[in-house]
Amino acid sequence: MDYQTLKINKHEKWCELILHRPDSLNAINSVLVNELSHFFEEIEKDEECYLIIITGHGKAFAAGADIQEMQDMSSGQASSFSAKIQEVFLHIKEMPQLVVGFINGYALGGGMELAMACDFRIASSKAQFGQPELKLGLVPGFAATQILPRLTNVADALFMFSTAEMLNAYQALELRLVQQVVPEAEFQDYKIKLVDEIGMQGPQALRKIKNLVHKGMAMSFKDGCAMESQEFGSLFGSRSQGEEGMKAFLHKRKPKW
Ligand code: CO8
Repeated sequence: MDYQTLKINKHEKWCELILHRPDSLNAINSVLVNELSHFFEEIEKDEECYLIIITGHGKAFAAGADIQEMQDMSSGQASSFSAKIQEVFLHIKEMPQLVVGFINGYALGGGMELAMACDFRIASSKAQFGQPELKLGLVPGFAATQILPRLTNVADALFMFSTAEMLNAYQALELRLVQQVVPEAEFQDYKIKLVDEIGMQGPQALRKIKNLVHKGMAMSFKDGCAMESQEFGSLFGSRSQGEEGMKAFLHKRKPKW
């Protein structure tokens, strides 16, 4: 498929997806959502790919939903658009690959919601975060009311929504909205470092860890622990990746996954 709003840099075992609508700071419109959905459906079939990085073109990650497109929606259309995007964004948690948001600039409204849908986030020192929907007389529609209080806490989420204030990257780090802030000049190098670091881990274990954590969050503690024991055991046995990883350690060599 020829994407109009996404640029895809496909590498052998990882992939970078760049949101690319230069005229609107990568605002999220229906074309972009359909393309994202198509991209996710295709890439999740790729058994070699262990990591997907999502970032934005230019000075924005994404400046929110496309206000131009949204203004003509009826109430019913707005609700279905919201539901469709929630489905696409929330699908990220079910994908076998780790999905990391590299937040290069503005991540506002729906843009911040896409960032929050990723498994974790790395921010450039230039990144800015905000949920300015209330300024437009709206509430968030791409799951921020549910994700933000879970990532931070209820009071911080309500403060962010009701003031519509933008946070810089370091303030976002303080709230644990992002896991690292990297000086802008080192942002690209950090990406490669992270790709290499994650690429050294056991590939089967990497796929399992994402599933264990996300699935476990929706289970009782006890059931989550039982699932962990099950998956732990599945990596043992002759010719398993666990066996290879442990042997490699004991023989002081690199594992051959
Ligand atoms: N939608 C459409 N166009 C946009 C958007 C957007 N969200 N953001 C920026 N643009 C356009 C601008 O209109 C401008 O276009 P033009 O050059 O044709 O005038 C171009 O991008 C560049 O923007 P600016 O000139 O404004 O750039 P600045 O550097 O001066 O400002 C800002 C950057 C601060 C990011 C500013 O553009 C801004 O405030 N943008 C809007 C941010 C916003 O309010 N986002 C939230 C949108 S609502 C939302 O996301 C709710 C999601 C739930 C939807 C539910 C489903 C129906």
